[in-house]
Amino acid sequence: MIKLKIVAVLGLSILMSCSTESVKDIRNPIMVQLEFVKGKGILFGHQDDLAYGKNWSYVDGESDVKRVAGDYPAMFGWELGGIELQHTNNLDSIHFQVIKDLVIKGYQMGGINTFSWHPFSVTNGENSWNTETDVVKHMLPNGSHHKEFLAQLDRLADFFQSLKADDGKLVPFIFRPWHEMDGAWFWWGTKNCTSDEFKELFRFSIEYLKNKKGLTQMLVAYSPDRNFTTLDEYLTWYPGDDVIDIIGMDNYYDLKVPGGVELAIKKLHIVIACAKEKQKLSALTETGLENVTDSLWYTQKLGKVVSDSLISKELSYVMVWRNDPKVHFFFPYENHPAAANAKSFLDTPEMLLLNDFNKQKNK
Ligand code: BMA
Repeated sequence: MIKLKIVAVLGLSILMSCSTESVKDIRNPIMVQLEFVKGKGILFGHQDDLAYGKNWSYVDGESDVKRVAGDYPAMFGWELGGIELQHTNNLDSIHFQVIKDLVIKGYQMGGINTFSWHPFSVTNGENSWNTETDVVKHMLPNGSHHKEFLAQLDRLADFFQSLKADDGKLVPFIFRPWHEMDGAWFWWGTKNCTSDEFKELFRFSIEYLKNKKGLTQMLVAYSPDRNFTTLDEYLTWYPGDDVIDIIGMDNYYDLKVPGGVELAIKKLHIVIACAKEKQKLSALTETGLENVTDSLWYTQKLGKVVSDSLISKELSYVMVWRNDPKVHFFFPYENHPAAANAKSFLDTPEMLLLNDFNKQKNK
């Protein structure tokens, strides 16, 4: 009897350890980390952070966030527009080899990498902001330029598969294609395709990258802009639970206009409710105030949004846009009038920079 019990307990524990192992094996490490850290703080991210800042470019170890707040962001955003044409540099002139090196570096420091992609049109070579002609329907299976689109995805996949850490492991990442589709400024926006065409484009892209190209290290974010007031509206372009992991929103406008903070909070509540219902994670995937023209923006606008009781408990990350010396910046540089305020915002317990994130992960 005792023997039987021992065998049963042993069997059960082997079974349990096997099943936890296999569950662990198929789970993306980013998902595991974000779930673990949820409620303990919101990760702060910055586009192109390690590549250049307002007064420097390509200096190893530099970061405008670090210069102002004393630590790197926990999340690093990158842009891949141009990879589909085998360009040497992305559309913001960063060499793809630099992006690759810095993605790996960011990952090895413990951060999370996320990619946007503003590809050039397969039909006429115009950039993503050219809405003069319809592109999406021509990219879909049976469309006139589907083959060309497959070639674009192949090149994108090659780049993703080249992201390997020193230990040879593929770098996990979040891919956030076809964002702000609820606006009319991209050729995948409301002016240039139907929501059904959009969903097909999104689904096709992800299924191809995952099933044909084997990108199992990828998570995918859905991020409309702020043009919705209900859950139904928010889901108009939602391509399906099987292709989406992160439920997000981009929002610059509401955090700029008077009274907009409340609207931004309401919309994030919709995003969070949606994520909860679908058992996914939520994020403010892009925000910022161009050239930080309000020196209190970080505590009075973004700070008010993230300190909302539901948002601080549920939201996984917030990312601000890039600091391009020639175009615009969204995080203050050293000695900028908003620098002290941005630091106070990042010093609050709800915001996690890289060290905070690494500490939380290891708790
Ligand atoms: C926009 C601007 C552009 C840039 C694009 C892609 O918001 O920053 O200058 O080319 O993002 O990164």
